[in-house]
Amino acid sequence: MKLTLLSFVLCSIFSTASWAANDKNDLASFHKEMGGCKSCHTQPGKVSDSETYENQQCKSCHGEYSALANPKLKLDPHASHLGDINCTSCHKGHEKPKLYCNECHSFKGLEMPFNSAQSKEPWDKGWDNDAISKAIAAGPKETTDVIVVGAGSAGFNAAIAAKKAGAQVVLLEKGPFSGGNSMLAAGGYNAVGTAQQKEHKVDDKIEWFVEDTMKGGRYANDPKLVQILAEQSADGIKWLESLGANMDDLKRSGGARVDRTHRPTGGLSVGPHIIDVLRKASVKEGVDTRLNSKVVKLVIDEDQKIVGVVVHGKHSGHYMIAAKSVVLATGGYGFNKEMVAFYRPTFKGMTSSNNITSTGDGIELAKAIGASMTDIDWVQAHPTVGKDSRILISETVRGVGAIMVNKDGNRFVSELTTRDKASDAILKQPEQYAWLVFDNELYKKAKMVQGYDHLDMLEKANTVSELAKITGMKESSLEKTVSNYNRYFKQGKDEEFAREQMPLPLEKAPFYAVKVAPGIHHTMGGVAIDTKAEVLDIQSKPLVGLFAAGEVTGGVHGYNRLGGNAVADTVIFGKIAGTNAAKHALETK
Ligand code: MEZ
Repeated sequence: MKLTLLSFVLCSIFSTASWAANDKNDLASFHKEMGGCKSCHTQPGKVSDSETYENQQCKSCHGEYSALANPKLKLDPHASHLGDINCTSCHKGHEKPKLYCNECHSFKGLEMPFNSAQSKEPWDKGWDNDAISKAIAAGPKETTDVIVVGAGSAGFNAAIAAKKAGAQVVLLEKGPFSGGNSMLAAGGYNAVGTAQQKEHKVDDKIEWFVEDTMKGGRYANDPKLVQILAEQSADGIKWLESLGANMDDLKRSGGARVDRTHRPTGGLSVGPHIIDVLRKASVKEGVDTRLNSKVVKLVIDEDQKIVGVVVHGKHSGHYMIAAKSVVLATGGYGFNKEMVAFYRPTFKGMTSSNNITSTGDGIELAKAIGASMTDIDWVQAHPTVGKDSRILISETVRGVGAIMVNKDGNRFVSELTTRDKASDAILKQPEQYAWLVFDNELYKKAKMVQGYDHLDMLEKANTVSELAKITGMKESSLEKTVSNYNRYFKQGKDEEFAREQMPLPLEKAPFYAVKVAPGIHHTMGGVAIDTKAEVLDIQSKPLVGLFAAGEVTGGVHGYNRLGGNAVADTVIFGKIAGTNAAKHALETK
């Protein structure tokens, strides 16, 4: 498959000739010639970790992303799902730019301005115990009520909830942009008893949500946490809506008995939407969000109570912030190859659908002060990660009607089974990959599928046999598979694999296929928490002042998470953690 995109440019005022002509050939020297260091910095050498002033300068000159997005380009990073992030995330002033898109995609031929500039050592490589000790010995440089570590959905929800509860909040994110793994969430948010379910006449019950989640997690989940997830799920939707989200579309995810996965109208991916909403809401609430700020130590006193954190800032170096409460919302370890190999050796070397920030930092930070871990070795492989990229092909595609076949064109499992079973089934097929096959009716219905097409991930043909030829499947097998499936659709019964729901037949040309294989998707285990989102020590007592929410925790999902439960988890337990962290900080002043 060939990507048609040949190049993109930062903004229209840069011609290739002008930025390539510079002798040092980096963004800074180009601007120096245009007006000196002050065209970007207030005072060179005094740059905040978030590079806020510098980014204001970029935008004041070049405009917002909406102005920079070039409609003539097939793919334009300025209009991508990263949303409104710092320009300097990719366009570095004094070093080679970094094309973050290619951490997940494999776009060929994308050329960035100043690409021949020199690379520098990453600012955050490795632990520096000496610098950490010095920062603690020097004492806190500042004090706040609540520190939230990690600016994905759990972190933003915790920070906003803590702020609404009256606390001063600092939100620290190690990455150059916020969003974490949540930003990549495609599917949706599971909730029961919502206005949306009522409108679609979906009959659902809290008990069913609990049962489905426990069954999906092989009954290894903490039932108290699952009960909270189900009971507070509808309130979580209302909370997101109150912050500006649209969660009006409903679909079914694997392992759920009814349609309870909520997502934006038109079937858009949920993650970029809610992260955009949460970014804006946190600004409105006055959360002090700092990017390029990695927490390297949780600081406790002699009674094991939290007294703050040590931060390693990109520009400010190591410093301590004092706080009575800290919320860990650092996400899972699905992008940390060493941790995956250690905790789940059978998944060693497997691709991952996760954001590059999912490196398990919170687990290490919490372990270092005696936190207990729950199910730390349970790692979920998502069955349908793009075979030639790290892009997740959402289970929505199966939910709205796609079938899954092996390299020969034969179905081998119910497409709606839980992820662990679907992944295991693919790994038992020849060459350990599969194809999702669907028709034009589905293509028109699911906006995200049009997005995969835009990314050139789909094979397309006018007939089923032509599709088989293009993809190397056996023509007679694929034709038989499709005609059998259409018969099952008509009779309302899948005779082979008892698929519970068949929303569409596969009849309308063109027909499509996308190649998929299992990839690390979610780490179910993590720090142990109680129902107040307090982190527990190895005697199962709360570590006073430490809270956690989202994928850094264990217990909610048991051995296998259901699709749509992660986003719900981040919102519901993010809110609980933030509210209780604020309460603790304000009451112990
Ligand atoms: O919750 C998820 O991980 C999810 C629904 C993913 C997906 O396949 O879209």
